[in-house]
Amino acid sequence: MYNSLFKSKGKKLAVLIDPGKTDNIKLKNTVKTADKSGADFFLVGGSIISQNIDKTIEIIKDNSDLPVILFPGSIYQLSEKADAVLLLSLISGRNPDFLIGNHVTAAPFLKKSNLEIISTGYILIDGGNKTSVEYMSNTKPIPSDKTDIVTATAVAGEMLGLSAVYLEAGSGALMSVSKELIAAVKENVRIPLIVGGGMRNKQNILDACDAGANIIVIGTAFEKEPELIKGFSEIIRSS
Ligand code: 1GP
Repeated sequence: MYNSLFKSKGKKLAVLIDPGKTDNIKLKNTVKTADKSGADFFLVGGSIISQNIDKTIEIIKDNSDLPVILFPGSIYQLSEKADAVLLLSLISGRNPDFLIGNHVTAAPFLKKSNLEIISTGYILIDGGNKTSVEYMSNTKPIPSDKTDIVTATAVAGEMLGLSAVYLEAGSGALMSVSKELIAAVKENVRIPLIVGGGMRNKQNILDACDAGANIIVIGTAFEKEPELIKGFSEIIRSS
């Protein structure tokens, strides 16, 4: 069902909730705003844990009917209260734990759960600053001018049977993934293309949509100003 949501026509806006960067009051407000402003679903996850992930999902579910999809920074961020999980394999890196090791650890739990699995090739691209993903995963991002390597990585992910590709500049990136890079990947893969990291203005969204992104993920900008969701979702819907 959620795999088909990703494949369905029309671009989507995902609001990223990092439980480590919000409190219950702010969270409730962001969720309510997202719900009435045209967001399509929530992604929940982050680098560190400061609150039980179940509690965060409960608050989201109490305030919205939109799907909740896990975006786990580690195996400690799995919860049966969500609807689905992006099973991320960090294919830009060469750290076996993030390529397959954590997946093996989590597989029995995931199999027993009702979570729908969305296998995702996670590609970290240099966004001009050192991000939490880079530090926590102990992997290097692909330089942003290496279009051929980014594209080959995405193609390899598709050939391995992954269901989606996520081009990630990292939360709070100085530069979001460029239009040129998104377009190059789009030209070479058919699976849904998720793009996130450092998107903070309408031009970023327009560029990503024009270049072929299917799903836009925004966290930081909405943490600061949830009111931006409406305008951004209108751009996504009309592109
Ligand atoms: C991070 O792509 C997401 O994993 C969102 O990034 O927080 O910069 O919007 P921002």
